[in-house]
Amino acid sequence: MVLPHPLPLVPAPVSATAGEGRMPVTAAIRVAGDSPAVPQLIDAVERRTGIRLAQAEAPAEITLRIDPAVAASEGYTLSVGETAEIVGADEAGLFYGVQTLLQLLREDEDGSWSLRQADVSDAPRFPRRGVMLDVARHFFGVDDVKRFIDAASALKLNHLHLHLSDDQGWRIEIASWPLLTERAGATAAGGDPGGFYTKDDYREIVAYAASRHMIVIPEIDLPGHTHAIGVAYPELVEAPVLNDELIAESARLGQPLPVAGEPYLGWGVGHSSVRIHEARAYDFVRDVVRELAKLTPGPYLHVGGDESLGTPQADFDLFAERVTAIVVEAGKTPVAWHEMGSAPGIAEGTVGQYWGRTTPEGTHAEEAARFVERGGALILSPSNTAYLDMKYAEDFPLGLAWAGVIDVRTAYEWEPTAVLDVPDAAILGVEAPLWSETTRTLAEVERLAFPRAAAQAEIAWSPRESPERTWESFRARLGAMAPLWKAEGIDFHPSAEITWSDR
Ligand code: TNX
Repeated sequence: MVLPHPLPLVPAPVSATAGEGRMPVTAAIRVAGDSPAVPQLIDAVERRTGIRLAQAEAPAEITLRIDPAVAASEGYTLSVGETAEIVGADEAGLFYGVQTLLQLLREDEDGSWSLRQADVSDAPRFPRRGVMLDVARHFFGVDDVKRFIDAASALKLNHLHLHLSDDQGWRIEIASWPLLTERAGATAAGGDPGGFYTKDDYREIVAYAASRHMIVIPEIDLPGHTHAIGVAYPELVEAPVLNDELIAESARLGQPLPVAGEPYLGWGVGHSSVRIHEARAYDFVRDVVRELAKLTPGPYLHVGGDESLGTPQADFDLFAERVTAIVVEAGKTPVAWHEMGSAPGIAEGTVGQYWGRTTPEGTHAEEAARFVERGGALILSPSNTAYLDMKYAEDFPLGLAWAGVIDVRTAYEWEPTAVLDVPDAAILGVEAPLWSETTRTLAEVERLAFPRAAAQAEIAWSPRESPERTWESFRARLGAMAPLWKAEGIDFHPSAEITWSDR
């Protein structure tokens, strides 16, 4: 059998050498180690092969242990010879070493299983490697989100941004404003059923994500994208402001225009705003932020800020300053879409999320730079390369195309430090957003997200200078992901750009 060369690892590790042989994987193999990664490895091997390895005391054929000296945070070393050992710098590193080991596991032609012999030493390039799931346009329940976490964390992605509110629905229980979920949770884009997370649901997601070393970043989108708030509490929002593009797009898609106080089921943007000069709006924001902060062990709360097209600039800037200050008061670091960088007094340390193009247009670069001036940093989500909801090709049945069509190669070929004129150290990393206007099921989400999320994972994890950081290498290694994704039931898009392996 011709083995794929180089080692079939995605994202590419810092360094790896392949051995000649293979380590057979049978039910006689034992796994030792004092870490949740041990049962995670055993379960994943069973899902893939049907073989259940035994958990045992050392010495065993596969050993997992922690030693902070082996690599930087989240890093690990892995060696597979006659036996295998994974040494994590910390629990996250151990978990990532397990993901790498699983990528070395292959079915041989006679149906037996083995690990490719290899030595790997690895650690991430960027601390922030994220995906976003829009649960507002369409709602995805706890089990769907857990599956998404599994698939994302296996690519060494470590942040999950949940877009919890938008014009079409409100998705998180807030005890002090109960009508949000009662009245604004039931609907979704296109008239599909909505849904929301109770606090216990949300805690379950956060805990599950943590067990896969992902930090959840909750987003409440403000001051725009807030029509649904007005379905619950009309006094908090302005009447819809219609723009020409919204009117034209709605006509083209046959979607009704937003009507104050009624659920909005179209996809048009830029028509809603909370009442920026009403004291009660800030009582609302404070309560929501306080309750969300309590549910959030992670350091970040995202407060939106995109596409407030009907909001006068001065009002928007005032709101941006106030809302980011409220998040700081609640003990969290604010995150905002780059537009909030228009506000001179945005809270110090606010993290900006840049969603302009890889060649910035208009005021986007200036707005992004403001976060850095204010002592914050940036997450890169360029819409023309990192957006998971853009179509792969014009005729792809799912997704949108406003930022372009993004085939796998386009998703792969961009560099986070080359987009904006800011110091490299100001780039925290990468996030790939999936907006859900067109995706009604998790399978549809997966078709848009995979394989392109793997491209973003490699950009965020792998060293820029690695010889494997080329499209040809990535393409070959990505093809080897097919059997893993199939075993996990991930409905990836089998793009014709890639030669997918059977085993
Ligand atoms: C723009 S990107 C939006 C979202 C849409 C998305 C669709 C951004 C911050 N806002 O409201 O869902 O385009 O691709």
